[in-house]
Amino acid sequence: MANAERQKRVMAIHDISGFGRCSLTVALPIISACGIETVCLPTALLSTHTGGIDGYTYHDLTGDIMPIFNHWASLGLEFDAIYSGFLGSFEQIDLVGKIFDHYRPKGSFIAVDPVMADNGVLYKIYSPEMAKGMGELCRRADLIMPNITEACFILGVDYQEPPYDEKYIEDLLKRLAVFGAKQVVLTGVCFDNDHLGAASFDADDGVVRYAFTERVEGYFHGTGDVFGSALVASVLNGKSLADASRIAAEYTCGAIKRTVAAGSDRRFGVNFEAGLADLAAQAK
Ligand code: PXL
Repeated sequence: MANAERQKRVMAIHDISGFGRCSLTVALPIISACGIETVCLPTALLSTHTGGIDGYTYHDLTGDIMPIFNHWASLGLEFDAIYSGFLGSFEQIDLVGKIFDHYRPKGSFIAVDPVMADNGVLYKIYSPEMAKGMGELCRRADLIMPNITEACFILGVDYQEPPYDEKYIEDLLKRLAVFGAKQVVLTGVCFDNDHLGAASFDADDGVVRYAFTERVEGYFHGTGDVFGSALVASVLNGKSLADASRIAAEYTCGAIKRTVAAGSDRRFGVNFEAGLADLAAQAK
């Protein structure tokens, strides 16, 4: 088969929360729908995510990471990209770093979503020590996609409540780029009450670009993972960082709007499924 027709392959390193539409239950369908083979390395198995649902089960899969990786390596599997998100333990940061070190020299694109915090606070299972480790993982990435809270933890600066101004956002982006990754997409950017979106910075041209959509009031669980998965798929399909950010922002906004229209419980994730066909057409 001609090389141009070769299907791309991504390794997705996230937890699997059975219910609640986030991490692998979002990354797998979204990236696959965009035509990319998605290989799953689960970091933990939970009954639901940890955001506002009590009584969830939690099974840490740290001990399985290297055996799974070694098996894949023994099969000679290669990956166009590695996309990491929610990690299950402090030790996993080091293990995921080892996976990056193995595949980066082979040309794999490394995308890190430093999933650990939102609205100024760390998620329940994360410690400040783990937040520091996530920052170290970001240093080794080609693309990172923190929200503003995560950006503040990585940079060690105080979190500020929205709205923001361009100077604040552009300063965060440029400081994150100096920190390591050449491409940075910051989510949760808002300059007023009516719009919400992402700001992207590519060190290759040094320009900051914005992708805003209509703001829907309230907090919607899993939207960072919906956005990140659509972003990674679009970039791998050859879109520029700015176009990929716009496609991902519009797709996420559509999922939020469908969820609001249906009156669903916002802790149960957003209806990203109904937008998959459109996303696949856009992210081609
Ligand atoms: O969407 C981020 C996320 C992923 N995985 C788990 C989570 C969260 C956020 O709360 O709890 C298990």
